[in-house]
Amino acid sequence: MKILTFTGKTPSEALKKAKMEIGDEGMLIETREVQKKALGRDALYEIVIGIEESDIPATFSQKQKPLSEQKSLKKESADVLFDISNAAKQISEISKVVDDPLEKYMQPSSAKRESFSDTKAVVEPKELKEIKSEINKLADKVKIIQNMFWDEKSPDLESQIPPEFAEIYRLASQSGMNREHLDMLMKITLEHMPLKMRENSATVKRYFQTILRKMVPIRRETQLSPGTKKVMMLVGPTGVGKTTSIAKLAARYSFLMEKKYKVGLVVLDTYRIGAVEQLMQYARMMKLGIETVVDPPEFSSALESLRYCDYILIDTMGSSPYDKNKIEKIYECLEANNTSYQIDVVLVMPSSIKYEDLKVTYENFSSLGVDTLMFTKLDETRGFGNIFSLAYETKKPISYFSVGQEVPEDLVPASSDFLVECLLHGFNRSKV
Ligand SMILES: Nc1nc2c(ncn2[C@@H]2O[C@H](COP(=O)(O)OP(=O)(O)O)[C@@H](O)[C@H]2O)c(=O)[nH]1
Ligand SMILES: [Mg+2]
Repeated sequence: MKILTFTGKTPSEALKKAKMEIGDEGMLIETREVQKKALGRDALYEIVIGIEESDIPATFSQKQKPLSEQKSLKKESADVLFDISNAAKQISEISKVVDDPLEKYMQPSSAKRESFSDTKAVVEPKELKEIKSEINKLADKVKIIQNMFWDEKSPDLESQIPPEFAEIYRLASQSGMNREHLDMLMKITLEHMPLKMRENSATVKRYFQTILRKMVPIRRETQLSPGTKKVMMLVGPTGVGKTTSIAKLAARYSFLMEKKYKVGLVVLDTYRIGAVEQLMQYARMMKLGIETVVDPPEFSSALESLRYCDYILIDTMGSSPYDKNKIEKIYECLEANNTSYQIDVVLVMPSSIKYEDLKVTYENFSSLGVDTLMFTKLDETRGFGNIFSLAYETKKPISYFSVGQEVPEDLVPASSDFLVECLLHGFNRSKV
């Protein structure tokens, strides 16, 4: 195979030249910007074409420098836009090249070495080395191109995404992240990422992870300062894991942290459905004080009777996301609070539902004045982009993740590292 280069003010001008000179048989290997556009100076692009010698038209007489003198095909700039459609057409050809029989010349067995010298090969070993490195790069490119087929449609941004970004783009778009958020993130990454870091997909990924981490709001768990209290109320749809999470938090604050705190529980059974037994059992097991509130006016006295506690955790019952009346009852309790305690409202939602549904749930509960978000059932979820998107959109920090049914261990204080890891690589229990 011959490696030929063509230049032009734009990649397509260079490609046109190549087509005029050698027709359609060549295979586009690389597009690179060799000179940036500046005042009074055009940009200069160089494309590298691979072509079988037999396919080169007789009329073609480009003076090619010997391969050894050609610049290596290192990616020097990722400003270069990769021609996806062209590249796509050439996948099969690229794969053929990857299986190129040249490979046998690289580590010749003794028999092969004979035939190598017998044929009086015109290709020098140094050139072979370069060709092999090109072939490896092509193999890498096949991977990159494969990553690009995440979506049949090709919105504007996608056609501008350099190949090194393809892997993270695919991972993030498969995570269930809101499309606008993804495009915004990619734009920020593309605009701000130092050129030096764009050399390969690993550094691009690291940079993207950093941006993601910075953008997700997190409420870090802190030790209570002496003399202060924390009152947390968990609200959210039925069955999302509020009661289980209250039990985990109660155990965490009373036994698992460096400092052991006094914890009290309140359960709002304003719907008189009597489903308080579950929490009562946990309270008995952990020997915690527990108060039940049926009517909103009882709320303050329940809090007062637990004033010896450092943490007061309030469980709420029922309240399906569409049941405004039940949310209204919780609201009445919060309104009826005439203690000096500020109540942190934690909206608990399952990570297994899609972003749009999380948003509807959030909107339904937002009248309660949500302070932080808690996501449950991470162990039953594949994508985590929905979590990212909700926190990003609402600007409400995430406080905890619930990663299983086990009390108390399946609870993780929120951290951006953990969420970004889940988002890009899935949930992994060993990393909890
Ligand atoms: N797999 C999994 N199940 C959970 C998780 N959190 C809670 N559950 C289960 O979800 C069900 C409902 O939990 P519960 O705390 O009663 O929900 P509530 O109605 O919001 O109080 C129970 O079977 C829990 O064991 C979690 O993080 N992962
Ligand atoms: Mg419950």
